[in-house]
Amino acid sequence: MKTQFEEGTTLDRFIYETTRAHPEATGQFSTLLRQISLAARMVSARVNRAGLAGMLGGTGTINVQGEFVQKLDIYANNTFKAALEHPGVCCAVASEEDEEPFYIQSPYRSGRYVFCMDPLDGSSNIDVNATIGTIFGVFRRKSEEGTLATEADVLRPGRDMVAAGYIVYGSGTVLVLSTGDGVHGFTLDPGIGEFFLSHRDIKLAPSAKTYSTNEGYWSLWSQELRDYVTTLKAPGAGYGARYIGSLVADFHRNLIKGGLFFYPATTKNPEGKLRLMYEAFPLAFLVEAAGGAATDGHTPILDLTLTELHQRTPLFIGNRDNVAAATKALSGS
Ligand code: AHM
Ligand code: MG
Repeated sequence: MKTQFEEGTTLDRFIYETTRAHPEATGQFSTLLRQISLAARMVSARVNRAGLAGMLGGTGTINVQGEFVQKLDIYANNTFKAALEHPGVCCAVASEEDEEPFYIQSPYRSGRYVFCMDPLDGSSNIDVNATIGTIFGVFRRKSEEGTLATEADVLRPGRDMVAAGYIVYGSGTVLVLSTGDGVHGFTLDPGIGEFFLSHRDIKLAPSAKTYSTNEGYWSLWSQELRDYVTTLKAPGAGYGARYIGSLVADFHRNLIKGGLFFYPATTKNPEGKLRLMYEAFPLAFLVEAAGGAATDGHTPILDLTLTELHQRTPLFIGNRDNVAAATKALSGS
């Protein structure tokens, strides 16, 4: 049963109506979404007060990715994990900030879902007040509920994902979510602390005239990619460029207005920079649900399988025809 929602529907009502359509549901998925919403509101409040609450700047440590850890990275990571540890709906939480998955165990129940996240994407933008966000994806576990989850529950093919979303902390806080049946955006009313449906059933047009990339790496790109981007810049091609430098913000812009985002393999990073599990998989899930596409330059992202938790991938994502054209150009045809 497909449910129709009016603008102004609360996220809570959306969750209730969506899960009501599945009478077999145990309530774990609704609880999971409610806990994500709680953590998102907490992180949003902290991001908004960051300059006042002593939350700007780094912690002085470097994470498993070799990147400087910001205070807000830690706050967001701990807040999502705390929200998901106790309600008995998750069995594991995999995060960009943690070397190993966090397996939920006694005294809490090991629930049905595996949650993966980049708790604060674009965190190098925090100190300049540019948009940052949280990216997340959800898998259903393979092993039996109530037992300790294992790595096999976590290292999964992209097509196993059952839900994905992100929260952008920008001029407003917007949560974008898909459970596979459409992509919907909810804007936080900070006055009452509730998300309201603001972007119903987001769809991408077949093509767009914007590209988003860090073109400063031109000399590190393949010749095929340079040739392709040269065609976008040719007189009369009509392309514009936008690059914020936060994947989640660049993706959100392109989802609303159309555009191709790419972070390719470079001679410096032959595997690309972005992470497959908690950056590429969730955004690929969303983009496909909105009618767009995502590849690593050759293969659809969701057709890939994780072999390592913090595996990296090149990423080309956005409107269907743009992704197809870029992928074709990279194959040299
Ligand atoms: P992060 O997850 O540590 O914030 O790093 C990923 C970020 C993405 O948000 C963004 O697309 C990319 O790194 C920007 O990289 P660059 O500065 O190389 O353009
Ligand atoms: Mg990131």
